[in-house]
Amino acid sequence: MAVLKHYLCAALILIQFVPDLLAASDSSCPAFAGVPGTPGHNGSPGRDGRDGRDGFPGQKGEKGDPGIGAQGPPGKMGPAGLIGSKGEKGNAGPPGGDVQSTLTAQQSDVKYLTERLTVVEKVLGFQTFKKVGKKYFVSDGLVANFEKAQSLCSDTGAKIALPRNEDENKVLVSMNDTLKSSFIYIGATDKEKEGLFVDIDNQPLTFTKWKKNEPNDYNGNEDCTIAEKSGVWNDIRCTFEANVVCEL
Ligand code: MFB
Ligand code: CA
Ligand code: CA
Repeated sequence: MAVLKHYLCAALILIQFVPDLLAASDSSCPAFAGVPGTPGHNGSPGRDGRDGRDGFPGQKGEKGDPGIGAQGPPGKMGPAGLIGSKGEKGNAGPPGGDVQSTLTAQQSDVKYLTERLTVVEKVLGFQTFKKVGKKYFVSDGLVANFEKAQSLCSDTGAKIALPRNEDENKVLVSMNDTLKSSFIYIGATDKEKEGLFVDIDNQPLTFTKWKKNEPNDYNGNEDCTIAEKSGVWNDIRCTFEANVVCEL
């Protein structure tokens, strides 16, 4: 029944087109509509359409990953931190007085040792020496008058020998055994004031060992002093030539 209905509908459709079909065909034979052909292939794509008007903005995209920028300059110094909590109590320091006195003592020790080292270095610059207490008697075996003897000693940073006690005197005169002369000049003169013998710093003598009846300023011309092998002293003219011995 349905098929029949289909064909009836189709026929009604065809009938409405018949006048057009007749007008369109020039032949006299009525042409009967053929069976519709198979659909044609799609045509070639049409020309691109014109761009449309801007569309409505799209939805906002997701936030991108953070960028990696070049390291920026260091920031400004931050505010000062809070004051830390109080530290543990330190150990007790050494008693102040002891530390200072120890330091002072050590400093003077260093000074003393430095001075002694300087002396020893000078002593080693002479041909011969003898030590008595802290004093060194040194000599290069020269013989000269008093003025020359005094300058030979001062030029080497020493002084002309002058015994200040019995021990020093004994050691000094023992050097006469190995030196050319039998007499050694010592640093005692009364040039400034006759009869007042002083050392080369013009200080009065604290130790003397004058030979009997000496000093006698023999011929009114004896203002220098020599020590003999026996250890006794005699005033002598300053042009006399005797062993040069210095002390450090
Ligand atoms: C004197 C002495 C003087 C001279 C002289 C040759 O003693 O005092 O210094 O040595 O002798 C007598
Ligand atoms: Ca004199
Ligand atoms: Ca004399």
